[in-house]
Parts: sequence; C-alpha cells; structure tokens
Amino acid sequence: MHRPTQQTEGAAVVRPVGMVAIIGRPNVGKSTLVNALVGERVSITSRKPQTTRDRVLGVRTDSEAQYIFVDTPGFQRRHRNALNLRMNEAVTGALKDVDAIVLVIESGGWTDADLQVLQLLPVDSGNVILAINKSDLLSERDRLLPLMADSMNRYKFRAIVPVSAEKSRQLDDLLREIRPMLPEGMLLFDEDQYTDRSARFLAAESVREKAYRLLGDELPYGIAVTIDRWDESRATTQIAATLFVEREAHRPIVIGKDGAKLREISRLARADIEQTIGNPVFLEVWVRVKRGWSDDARAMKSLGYG
Ligand SMILES: Nc1nc2c(ncn2[C@@H]2O[C@H](COP(=O)(O)OP(=O)(O)OP(=O)(O)O)[C@@H](O)[C@H]2O)c(=O)[nH]1
Ligand SMILES: [Mg+2]
Repeated sequence: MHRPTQQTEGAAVVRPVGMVAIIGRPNVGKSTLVNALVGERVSITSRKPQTTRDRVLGVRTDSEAQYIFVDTPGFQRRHRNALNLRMNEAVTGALKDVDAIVLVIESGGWTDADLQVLQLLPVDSGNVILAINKSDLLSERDRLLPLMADSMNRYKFRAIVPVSAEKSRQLDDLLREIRPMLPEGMLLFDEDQYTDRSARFLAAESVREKAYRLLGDELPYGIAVTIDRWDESRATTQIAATLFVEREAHRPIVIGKDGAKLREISRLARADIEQTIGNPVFLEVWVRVKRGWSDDARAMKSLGYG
C-alpha cells in the first residue's frame, strides 16, 4: 500500500537500504513495534498471542535510510498443527537474506519461549540487536541494567536497546543501531510505499484483528478471513468478507446476541479500512464454518495461507 496523500519522488537516491527481521515469541509486541517504526498500521495487533500469521513487510523511508522491516509470527513450539508449523516456517524463512535481525523480548526478562527463539539465531553473526520492549511497564528502571548484562551472557548481541513500542519510546535509538548494518543502495520501495501487502490483505486482516480483540480467549485461533468482493466502481467501495470459524458452535459466538458482536466487528473494521484506502466503505461480513481448517493444508490454502 502507498500513503494516499503523498507524492512519489522517483529519486535515484543512494542511502542505507536493507531488510530487518523482527522476531520473538508470541505477544512480545513485534507488530506494535513495526507499526510504530513505520508510522502506519501495517500489521494487526492484539492482547492475544499468535495474532500475526504471515510475514508482513513494513517499510520506513526517512532522509537517512530505507528500513524494510519483516514482521513475523510469534515463534512457539507448544501447539503443533499445520498452521503453527507454517507460522514457524515464516519465522525461520525471514531470518535468511536479511541485513539485520531484531530479537524482541519483554522488560520482565527472559522466558523459556524467548530462549527457544534465541536458538534460531545464527551463531556470532554480529547483526543481531536485542530490543527489550514494554519498558513502560518497568516500575524501576534499575532492573534494566542487570537484564542487559544477563542478556549479553546469553548471546553476543551487537546492541541492546530498551524500547516501548506502545509509547514510541527510544525508537530512534533502535534505528540508530540498525542503520550501520544496512548496505548503501538504491531505494527498493517508493518513498510513499509502506508495505508490500495489498489493500485487500490489509482489509481482511482488519476484520481478523477486530474479531481477535472482541472475542474471548479460545476462539480467535480458529478464525480466518477472506475478501470475496471488492468493488470500487461506486463512490463507496463495496467490500464483502467471510469470517471462517472452525466449529459450528463458534458461529453464534461470533454473531452475538441479535448480531451485535458481528456488527461491532464490522463497524470497527470498516473504520480502519476507510482510513487505509482513504475512501468511504460499505462492508458486509458473513460467518461460515470450515471444520478443522487450521490443521488441513488444503483448507489453509483456500484461506490464503498457502
Ligand atoms: N505496555 C506495553 N504494551 C505493549 C507494548 N508493545 C506492545 N504491547 C502490547 O502487547 C500486546 C501484543 O502486541 P503485538 O504487537 O500484537 O505482539 P506480537 O509480538 O506481534 O504478537 P504475535 O503476532 O501474536 O506474535 C498488545 O496488547 C500490545 O498493545 C509496549 O511497549 N508497552
Ligand atoms: Mg504480531
């Protein structure tokens, strides 16, 4: 997607340009960090783990560099269905051919799940930065120094930067550490382009995000969203989406009493999509059951997880 209001400069500018993988266990704030660094909502976020399912690029172009951030699903070994295996492949795949890696942990310290992600890192590559996120939650900043020292014992990080993605704190420090790792080159994306993903993908993800945020704990993992109609021929963009659940029993939960839950999901998603495409939107969302899709490679493919 491009930013709708800005002009593209076709300038043949040379500056540091490169790919930066953002990895970490589920829920540490990777997508929030990418959105904050890019300044646009590229990747959906929620309080529930396993929100991101796909590799999503978020591009930040400023006067100093072009950073192509690769947001990845949270790496975890607990659940092993076809979807999770594919999500983990997206993580390991993203580590190849990048110029820099940012490993994200929380300011509360290392967990077993963080240590599993640490094992994915190349040995002594010299291009891994540790971002200690959610620093806003630390009541005593004194806690940071021992955590940084402990982290250095675990891996030879090139740098360790405490940040708060949510409050956009110390992001400049992180960018300053990343920049020297990017090779000089021509811009790989237009100055106004902030993701490799289409408006349709972002729209489907908006619907999924609202479902994640509005539904109880167990349901979201079985949700997938497809866009079935996208019609720009009228002043209002007409969009039809289908929200898939894995079980018949989940359908009434998503719809809610008198359809209230589904209406709320649609209303919030529509507002986001309107902002993304800069046009009024009419959005209808249908709910369908696709039994056990997250452990069925063919069904997954039909839902866009091919
Ligand atoms: N307090 C605080 N909360 C944060 C911060 N960054 C992210 N969060 C919250 O942490 C939760 C998870 O954020 P996400 O960005 O979805 O995390 P993620 O690592 O992308 O999660 P997965 O895609 O599931 O792996 C959300 O509720 C965020 O609002 C931060 O700096 N401070
Ligand atoms: Mg995420």
